[in-house]
Amino acid sequence: MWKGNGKKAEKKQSEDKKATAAEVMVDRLIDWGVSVVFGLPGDGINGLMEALRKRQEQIRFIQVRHEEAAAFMACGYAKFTGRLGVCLATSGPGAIHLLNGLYDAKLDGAPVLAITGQTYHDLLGMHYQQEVDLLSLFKDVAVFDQQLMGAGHARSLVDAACRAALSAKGVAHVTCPVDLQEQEVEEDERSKKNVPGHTSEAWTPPIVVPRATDLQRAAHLLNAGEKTVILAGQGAIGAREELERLAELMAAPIVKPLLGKATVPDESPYTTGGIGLLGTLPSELAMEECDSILIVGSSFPYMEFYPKPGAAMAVQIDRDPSRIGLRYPVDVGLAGDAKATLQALVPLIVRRRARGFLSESQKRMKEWRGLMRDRGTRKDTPIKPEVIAHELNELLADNAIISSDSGTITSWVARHIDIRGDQLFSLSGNLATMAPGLPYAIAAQVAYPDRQCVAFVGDGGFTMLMGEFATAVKYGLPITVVIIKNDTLGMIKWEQMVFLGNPEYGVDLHPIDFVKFAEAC
Ligand SMILES: Cc1cc2nc3c(=O)[nH]c(=O)nc-3n(C[C@H](O)[C@H](O)[C@H](O)COP(=O)(O)OP(=O)(O)OC[C@H]3O[C@@H](n4cnc5c(N)ncnc54)[C@H](O)[C@@H]3O)c2cc1C
Ligand SMILES: Cc1ncc(C[n+]2csc(CCOP(=O)(O)OP(=O)(O)O)c2C)c(N)n1
Ligand SMILES: [Mg+2]
Repeated sequence: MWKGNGKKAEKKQSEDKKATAAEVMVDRLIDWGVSVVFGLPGDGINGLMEALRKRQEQIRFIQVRHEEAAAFMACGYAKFTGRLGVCLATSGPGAIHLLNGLYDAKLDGAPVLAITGQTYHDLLGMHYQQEVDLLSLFKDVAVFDQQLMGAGHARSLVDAACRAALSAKGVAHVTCPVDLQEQEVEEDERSKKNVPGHTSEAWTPPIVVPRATDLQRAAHLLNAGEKTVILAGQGAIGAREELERLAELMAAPIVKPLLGKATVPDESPYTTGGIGLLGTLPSELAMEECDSILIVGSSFPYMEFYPKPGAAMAVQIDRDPSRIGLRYPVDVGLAGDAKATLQALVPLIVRRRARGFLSESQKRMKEWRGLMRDRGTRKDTPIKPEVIAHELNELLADNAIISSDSGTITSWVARHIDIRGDQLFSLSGNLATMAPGLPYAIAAQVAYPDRQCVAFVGDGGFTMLMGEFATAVKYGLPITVVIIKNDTLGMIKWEQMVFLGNPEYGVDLHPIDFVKFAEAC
């Protein structure tokens, strides 16, 4: 359960009528366990900045160079810690800059709270400077989208926003008129219905387990299969033991969509690694040849890589029932938490006698690893990006946190970085945006000062938010950034030439000396 210290804050607020709305909000964030806010100041959030300044011993403010990075950092922080990520931006332009990072959080299911400034409450609609209708703008990205109406609203609003983001694993947005941020509690006339202290910071994540009858139907179906594949995505992270136990019982290879790269380590004898264009041949063949599939915590998008519709019996575990049956015509849907559902399913599975499907996959994996090793140790000049990824893989600590971007680099990270130990990995999976690699690494290092945090990025993605390199230096964050410099938007160049058969156009990048840049920071 989320650990807060609500009692203390309640006392403080009821005693301190002089507290401003901004102070009440920041105190409440602290109650929710928020220890870091990523953002950039502006005149629309001066009240909030002052409240953060006064509480800097309890809550850290990390100043970014571009608000998009603050949103990516909040998203990366949430992905790597499982906690709420928080970002802050000023009214108008600052808030607009957040959006791409917030869509990343929405699409990859990361809980993020975005706090923005707004113009003076009594000038709204008056064409005043920096007024943008932020409630409308954030409507699509946010599961919770509200405006502060006064100091008496501040505490319950933060409670509701944090709860919404954590429960829906999405974005909550609160916009705060600049003058109201400085309004003191005693200055605000509460409505009679708004009983002081009526909400709390208690939040308990649900652990949902499907009905016993559904579990039995699923087990019956899986027990009837001979060649089962387990497709284990990011929703199954944390269920490593259960997945391997099931894989052993069913002699089933575990195939990992990219966001689920860390579900089981690549050294596990049960996994055939990734799937899709960036995946492995053994995974692709296993998906083609299987007679049954168990999808756990995955919405892996590329339907052409699933078994042909009707070719395999299918069971899908997802905590969100609206995701079940989205990509493959499943026979039994198990709406529930991956780990708890697997724990309930395992005792119903009979150990399979036929082991050939798994052993064949293991044989193929041995060959695949040999091929990857050959590609990763080529001696060509200029050096191939696979070689750099291969070398990086050797240097990573067993608890490293690795982030990446969208581009050809995604292929190298997908294929040549092998997950081992407690390593974590992420990138913008479903929005597939360029540029989060560096901000994710910064957020990871802020969250885990003692772990090795590495961004593996392209020159295009890196230059989009390269100012954040200075953020890492400013805060003394010892991140490692590996840039594959090919002076081009490589993936698009490849698509133009290989997919479409056209000459390349608009993809060259003006070269930058990144070593000099780093030194200059
Ligand atoms: C350039 C580029 C190329 C890419 N190429 C590939 C590729 O070749 N192969 C590939 O796999 N990906 C690729 N991707 C990523 C791809 O777009 C998807 O983001 C990724 O495959 C999704 O992984 P997922 O299914 O694990 O995660 P998601 O799509 O986020 O699905 C997770 C699912 O788990 C559920 N869930 C979450 N928590 C729980 C829980 N506790 N219990 C139960 N269910 C839960 C969610 O409701 C959701 O349905 C690429 C991305 C980029 C940027
Ligand atoms: C914000 C954003 N703009 C454009 C794209 C389309 N896009 C995907 S990959 C890519 C090229 C990435 O270039 P770079 O970072 O240099 O990596 P490379 O492909 O060269 O390895 C582009 C432009 C995108 N995914 N996101
Ligand atoms: Mg490039």
